[in-house]
Amino acid sequence: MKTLLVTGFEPFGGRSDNPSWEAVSLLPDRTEAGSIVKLRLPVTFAGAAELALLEAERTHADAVLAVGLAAGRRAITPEAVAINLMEAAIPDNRGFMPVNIPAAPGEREAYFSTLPIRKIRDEVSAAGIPCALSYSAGTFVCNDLMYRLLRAFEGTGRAAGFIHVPDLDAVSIRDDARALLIAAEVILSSI
Ligand code: PCA
Repeated sequence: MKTLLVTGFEPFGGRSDNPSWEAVSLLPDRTEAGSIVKLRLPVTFAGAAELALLEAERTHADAVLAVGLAAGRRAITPEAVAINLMEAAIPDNRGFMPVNIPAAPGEREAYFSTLPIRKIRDEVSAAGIPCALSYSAGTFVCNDLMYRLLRAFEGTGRAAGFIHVPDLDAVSIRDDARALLIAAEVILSSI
């Protein structure tokens, strides 16, 4: 039985909610394809990745799907790439606001997602939910989490990646959760 860790984020930037965790919390604990472990993460540089990696170890997760909010987008967006750059326009939830600082000094500039993002895009779209690949996860905590997960999993055979969900006026929590379940099943069937 394969295990997928799916993470969502707490609120940040003065908001009272974060649809990423609301949607992740609606996922079942298991599907025919495997088990799903859910975890709510703080919006803190490095801290989010540290917690996600500890939980991945504890649960022997075969893959991690991290989910966050990208306000202003109009679709669910599987991220193709994470970059080695922390550049915040607002403080994280610990008050840290890095500008032009690498996540891992001297290391790789970028990692591509190791999740089957094109199959996820195709299956979520086929379910009638707006979904498009994104080629920038930004430079805030979401990108940082994705970069650090991929860096930690490099060479281990474990897969990781990120999906941004938009605000609720673009996609409802129910459709977010439907899309994440489709993504989870695609990932669990591929690992
Ligand atoms: N979105 C932010 C961080 C937490 C979240 O849900 C981001 O896109 O970086």
